[in-house]
Amino acid sequence: MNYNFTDFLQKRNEKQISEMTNQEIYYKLLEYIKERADEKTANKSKKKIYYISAEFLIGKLLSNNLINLGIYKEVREELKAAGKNLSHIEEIEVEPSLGNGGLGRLASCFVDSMSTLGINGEGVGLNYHCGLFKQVFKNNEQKAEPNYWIEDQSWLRDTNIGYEVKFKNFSLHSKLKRIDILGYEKDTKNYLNLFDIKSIDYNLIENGISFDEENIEENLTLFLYPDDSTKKGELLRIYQQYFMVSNAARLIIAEATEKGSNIHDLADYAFVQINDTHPSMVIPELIRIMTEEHNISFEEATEIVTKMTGYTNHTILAEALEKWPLDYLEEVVPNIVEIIKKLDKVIKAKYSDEKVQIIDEQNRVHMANMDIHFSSSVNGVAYLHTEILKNSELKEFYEIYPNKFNNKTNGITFRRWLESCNEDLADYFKELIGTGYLKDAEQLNELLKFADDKNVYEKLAQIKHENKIKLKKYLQHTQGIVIDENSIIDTQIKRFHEYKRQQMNALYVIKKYLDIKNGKLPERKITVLFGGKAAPAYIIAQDIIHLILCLSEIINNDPEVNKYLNVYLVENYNVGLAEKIIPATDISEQISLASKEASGTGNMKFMLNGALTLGTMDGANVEIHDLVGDDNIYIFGKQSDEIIKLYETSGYVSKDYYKQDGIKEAVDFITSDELIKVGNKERLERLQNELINKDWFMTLIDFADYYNTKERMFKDYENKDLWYKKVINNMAKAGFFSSDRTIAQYEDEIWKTK
Ligand code: RUG
Repeated sequence: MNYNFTDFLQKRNEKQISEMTNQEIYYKLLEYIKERADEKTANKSKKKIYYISAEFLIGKLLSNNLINLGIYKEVREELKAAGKNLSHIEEIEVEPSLGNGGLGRLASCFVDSMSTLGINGEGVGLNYHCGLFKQVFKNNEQKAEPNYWIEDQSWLRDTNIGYEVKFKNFSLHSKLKRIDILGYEKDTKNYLNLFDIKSIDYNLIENGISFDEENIEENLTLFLYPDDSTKKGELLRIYQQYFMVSNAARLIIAEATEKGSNIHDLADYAFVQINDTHPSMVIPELIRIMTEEHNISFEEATEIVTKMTGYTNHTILAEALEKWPLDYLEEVVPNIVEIIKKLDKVIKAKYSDEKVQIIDEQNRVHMANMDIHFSSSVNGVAYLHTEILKNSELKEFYEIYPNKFNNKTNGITFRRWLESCNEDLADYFKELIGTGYLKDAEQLNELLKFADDKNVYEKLAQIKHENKIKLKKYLQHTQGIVIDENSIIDTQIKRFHEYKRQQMNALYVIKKYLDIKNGKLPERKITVLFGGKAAPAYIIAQDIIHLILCLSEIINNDPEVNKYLNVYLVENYNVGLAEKIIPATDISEQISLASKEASGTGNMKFMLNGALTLGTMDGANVEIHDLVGDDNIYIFGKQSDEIIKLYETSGYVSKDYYKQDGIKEAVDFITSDELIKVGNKERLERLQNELINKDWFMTLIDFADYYNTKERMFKDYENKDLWYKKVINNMAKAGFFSSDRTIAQYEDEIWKTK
């Protein structure tokens, strides 16, 4: 039934919109949307997909839900007529940060696409009460504070579903909360299933984000999996992971049996996509339940589970591939250990190669290895990444199971990353090529017709300029940052990690600062924007943040320099900020060391929103390059095969590069008097020393090429026709990176629910 927001309020005898506060309107909109969502039916198919993930970085849901319901503009008009502004109401919503970055955001784009494509597939994860920490800056350093998001009224819905989860020393009862996932203009919907424990004790939080880590019965879902640099932190992660998968396994079996499964045929009813290794214990847990409670033999249970699971790898970084000490698992979930040992025995009997073992000689359980042996599909998240998995990182496995390996290049939902975050651009696309691209993103290709149209360049430049003004207003209001809308905006927003090389961008900033000081002035003012959080236990990443904040202080306050260069690190970067920064950006920094970024998804969001990529041949940049061609992307740096060889031969010596012109000057500046005056000497010295004597992610090897390519980009920017022709080429080719395409491939090649 199509009734508008005003009808909804009238029906309930609520106040008029004009009499309500923005806060009241927000909560009423929430109820209205939930009621509209109640009219939708569930997607049905015999087989259902369970996308299990420790992270779902859903972001705010108000605008997205309005867009997916097809009523965004209608509601905005109703509010406007009553003197209210929807964008002010959007600000009331608290953003749930139930993830760290790309992996969690991907999971959220995927649930959106599953619903949009009408696939019977749902997310399963945990209902953390505090998401990823809130980042605040004090004394040019990052401090972490708890990030609450659950309010009395929220998108969460209670259910009466819950299970008992048995750990070694106690049992916990779960309760399932759900969030509606509305597809774009669909009569059906799916859920995001978030399991929680029954009682959470907020008083366990002590100082900042430190908390009593021992009271698992009351802290299990208190925080998004925290610091794992200590044993207690690791144990808590194991508790969380087992709680998540044990609940997921119960839900899967309950839903399948309700539809008529006799468990022997469970694989016809369910498929589990294991998102990274965090949910890997679902394999032994399903086997355990089948053998202990359904009288199925270990061999048969293993066969069924292998058939109904697929594993997605998101990284080749060794530290992110979880290896749990067997005795930690014994301490938490001894029942699972028995199954893991049995699986390990099967593998040891077949293969002697140490690299493919589940339990290694130090008694650590390699979760990814278990996934690969006992699932039916193993996929990487971009072409290059999958090739590296096959030919290098997981070579020994690829030799055993060539048919299991496949690639699924990541994607983003255009509902959030275009329609919602850049409405003016989306409207202009509709004016140029119609609305077909909304359901078939590849139709953006039609924009190529306008690649030589100067009127289109003008309009795109105007939209970008307006987006810069909107960002300026927002940052001024929320963070006291005043950016110049006439400057070129050069952005690097992502988690802080050495492999992502924010330090290289910081060295560029230093060099530019020194250039300006020496009278070499840029043609146009440059605004360098950074955004991102560093893991609290990752010291060097914190040092990089510190360097950038110190540079900002010096540069933005120097009247000789700040006319030409500004540098800002926005505080508490999150999905909401990304939605504002991306549409205003000209240069998209995708500068990871080749081979290290599995895919990246920010790169896709930027190209769609009219920024040009400055990047290495890494992750999905490779595919962006293949699609747009050399002329429309700025590629620099060493190729992945060279880098992989350098690691194999220990052939990189940073000092050799340090001595070269330009680099030394910039690296030395890190401990200059100017910086030490505003900074922490120990941090700056440690970072400098790291760059000169270690530089594990080879910042200096690519620096000269990076500097020159960026200079070329600034020069090209001054030629509007040249620049916007490239921009159109990027937008036109962005269709490939729709998560609808990615999900359609998962469905066609792995899940096969239809
Ligand atoms: O670092 C990767 C990104 O390259 C990728 O785009 C994203 C989604 O596939 O996943 C990121 N990632 C990898 N996040 N966590 C991990 C390892 O746990």
